[in-house]
Amino acid sequence: MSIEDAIRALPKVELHLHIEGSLEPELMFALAERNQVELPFASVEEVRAAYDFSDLQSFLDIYYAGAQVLLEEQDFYDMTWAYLERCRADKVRHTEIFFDPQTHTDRGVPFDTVIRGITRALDDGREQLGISSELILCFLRHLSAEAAMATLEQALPWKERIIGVGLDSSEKGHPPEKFQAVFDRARAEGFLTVAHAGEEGPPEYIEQALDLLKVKRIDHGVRCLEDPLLVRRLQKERMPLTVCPLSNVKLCVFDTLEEHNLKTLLDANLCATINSDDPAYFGGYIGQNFLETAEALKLGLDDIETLARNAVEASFLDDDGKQDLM
Ligand code: ES4
Ligand code: ZN
Repeated sequence: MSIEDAIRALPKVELHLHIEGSLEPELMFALAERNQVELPFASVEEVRAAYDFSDLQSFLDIYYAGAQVLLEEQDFYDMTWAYLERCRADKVRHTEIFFDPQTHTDRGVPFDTVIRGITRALDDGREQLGISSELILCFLRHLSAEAAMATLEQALPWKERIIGVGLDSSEKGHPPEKFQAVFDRARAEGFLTVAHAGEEGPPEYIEQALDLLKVKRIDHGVRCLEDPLLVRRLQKERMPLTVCPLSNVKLCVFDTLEEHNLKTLLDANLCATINSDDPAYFGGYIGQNFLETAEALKLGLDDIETLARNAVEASFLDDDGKQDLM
């Protein structure tokens, strides 16, 4: 069997996916029309042409602009359902999805509208497509710790539907320590924790996420290789890294996919996984990330199997759920 066929046949687990980053330009335009929202683009082609990023911030500016078309519960449903159909095509069996409530509540969209739409689609995905899922609430780190705490309070009635909290948006200048009290409270309420760290930010941010936020996974984490002691620690703790290769190239973390350090991470026995991040913006869903990365880094079947096993291990499934996917 060719490596491409093996990747296509592989049952997959996705652990790093921003649901707002799955909003394709076609659906963005349809929702803009449905909701009478003015977009700063004239056509789907113009939107795609604007997806030429120089760094994380240049992407985030466009990503938050695109999210403005999301107003009603049905909009969040339609976006989530479209992602789940992509999951079916890519043989994703389990997915742990980030959502950014502050991107919506700051525009006057109620928290309940957001989470009702998303969870209704996830329930339908479980029943109709056999895809299991969890939700992770991400705080926007460019906003204040107080705003994050207020968002956590809004999430408490939905505790049964949210497995954990995370940290995303502009990394540089917004270290994990800024959110230590929020994450303390979140863990006390029973949420698991993750954080974006070491994407654009330094290895110290990864250490802070571990020591201060007590995270179960590091999202991205690719800059860990700059600190050999940190690498030893990540190895010893089997700390998962949710790596997003196409995202890293689109946001110029690496100049080319051939220069990506995923193979080095795997060869160092780190618990690295492949994920899509914001697939509508970065040129592909998880299957595409696997295919292009395998080709660029000359991954073997053993690497593909390791990546699949790592993702099951790193997931928040219980032991029975993990056993079913092994
Ligand atoms: C994100 Cl790639 C990335 N990094 C940080 N925050 C994000 N939010 C959505 N995508
Ligand atoms: Zn991300």
